[in-house]
Amino acid sequence: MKKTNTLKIIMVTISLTFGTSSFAAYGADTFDVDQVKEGQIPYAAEFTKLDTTGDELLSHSEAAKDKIFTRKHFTKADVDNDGTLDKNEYVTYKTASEKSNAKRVVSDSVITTKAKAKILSTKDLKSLQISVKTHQGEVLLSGFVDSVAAKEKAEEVVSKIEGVKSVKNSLEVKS
Ligand SMILES: [Ca+2]
Ligand SMILES: [Ca+2]
Repeated sequence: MKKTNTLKIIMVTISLTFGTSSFAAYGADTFDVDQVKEGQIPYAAEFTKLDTTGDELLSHSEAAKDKIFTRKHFTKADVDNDGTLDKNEYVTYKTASEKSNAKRVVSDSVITTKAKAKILSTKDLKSLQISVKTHQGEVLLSGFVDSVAAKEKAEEVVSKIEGVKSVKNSLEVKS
């Protein structure tokens, strides 16, 4: 009887130990993934990868392996205009472009939300099935409306929303 109890205690201890260690391992994995998501993995490592000649400078042909560095972006990133990117220029530009990407995505979704709200609050439009999509400030309207006037009205109210650069009106008038 006493032997069985001791065995039980040992087994509980083992399972607790295992449970804890696998939990810790899982926690560590999650932490790494979060770091990647938040862009905290230093761009310095990417820089070293792109620098195939190992001179701590990126020529345009080296940088161009990263799709973002078209000639235009490369020139922009090359702050001191010496025709190459040093680590600092590279990291600064990459960080800034990541940030503006994030901002653009947010504002597109804000525009879509506002456009939908505007359509829903506009007489003659609210009952219609109008689909709204936004890409880089360009709003695409699609779906069906029951008159040319409604089609024009939709375009008019959406084009007035802050941040809208243009409206592509693909609404079809039901006959
Ligand atoms: Ca180089
Ligand atoms: Ca430079």
